Amino acid sequence: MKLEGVELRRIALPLVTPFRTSLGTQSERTALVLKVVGDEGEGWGECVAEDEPTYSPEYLTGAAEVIRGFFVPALAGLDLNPASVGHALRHLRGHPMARSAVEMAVLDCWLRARRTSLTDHLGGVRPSVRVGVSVGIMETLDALLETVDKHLTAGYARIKLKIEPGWDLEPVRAVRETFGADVMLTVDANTAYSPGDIRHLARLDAYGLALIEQPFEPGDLHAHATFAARVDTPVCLDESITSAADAADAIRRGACSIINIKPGRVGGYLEARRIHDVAAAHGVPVWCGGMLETGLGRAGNLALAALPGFTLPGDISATERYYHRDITRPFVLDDGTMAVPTDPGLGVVPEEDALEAVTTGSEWIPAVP
Ligand code: SMG
Ligand code: MG
Repeated sequence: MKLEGVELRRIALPLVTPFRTSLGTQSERTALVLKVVGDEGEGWGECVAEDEPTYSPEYLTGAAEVIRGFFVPALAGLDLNPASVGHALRHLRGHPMARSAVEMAVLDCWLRARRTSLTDHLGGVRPSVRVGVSVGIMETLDALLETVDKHLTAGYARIKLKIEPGWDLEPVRAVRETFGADVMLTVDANTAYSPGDIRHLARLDAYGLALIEQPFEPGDLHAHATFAARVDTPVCLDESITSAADAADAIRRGACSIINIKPGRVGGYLEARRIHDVAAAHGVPVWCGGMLETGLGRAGNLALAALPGFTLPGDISATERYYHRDITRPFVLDDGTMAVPTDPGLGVVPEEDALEAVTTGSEWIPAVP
């Protein structure tokens, strides 16, 4: 497949409710939506970088710049397929979220032309996957309990609580005491703690959590390993893992016993699968993380989460938890699970009027080296 060019859009989707984490509060999701146009048809991708470089060093304007200035030119004139796209971008360092968006759109286009679904291409083995929901930091415990109640009533298979210093033991205790021992409960600190907090965080062992996600700085595997040796609760890494090599290293050093895999964070669905394979070889369970994706990323993440090693429920919630109207058809929860799309490629496309309504800027990038 030969690339003709890429339509790059910036979108802004209002969130149903603001989402607060230790990194800040979001009330809308801005993202880049890419449409690649090639001689075999079209394909869609999404860049999950945020406006500011808080979750990771990437940010939306920078991602657009690197796609326009380096990634699209590097693909011009090549015969593109799933193997060659990664190879063609190999000499360009970093920018995994921008890279992932480009790879996703090329994969979607290539798979559509071959009438193959992304999940079949990746090796998915399940028609539907169990999913959870990520609950932000709230003003009050009452507001938290009300939100958790709503999600459990909806049928989510797991509740993840965002934590930060000052909002950790109490909310976890309140949720555990209110909803009982059977609820699968996890916490995610988004790097808000330092090694000096290890004693404090170890008190979370009292609440039967399924995992504690990314308490410390991304580069501090030593702190995670020290903590993991100290607590009974499994330690899960998110921000620290940006490649299969990182995953192997973190596992070897005892820094985690579970991995959150996000295609955007690791440079695409193909590297995500490699992390899955490395983890599986070490007997480490993985689950699919979320970046408040649009329906495009949600479809891709469901395809990925159907792989055999994804044994824990992912942060892939129903559309209504995020958006009043998404750019694709809505995804719905069915008894704690969501169906994996089976149509070719991602299995969904943006609805033109919905995409138009949330577009805040658009450009055409011709594929010239
Ligand atoms: O997509 O449901 C979702 C969001 C899940 O909590 C979520 N994501 O660190 O895992 C994480 C966060 C990152 C996004 S908020 C900065
Ligand atoms: Mg996380």
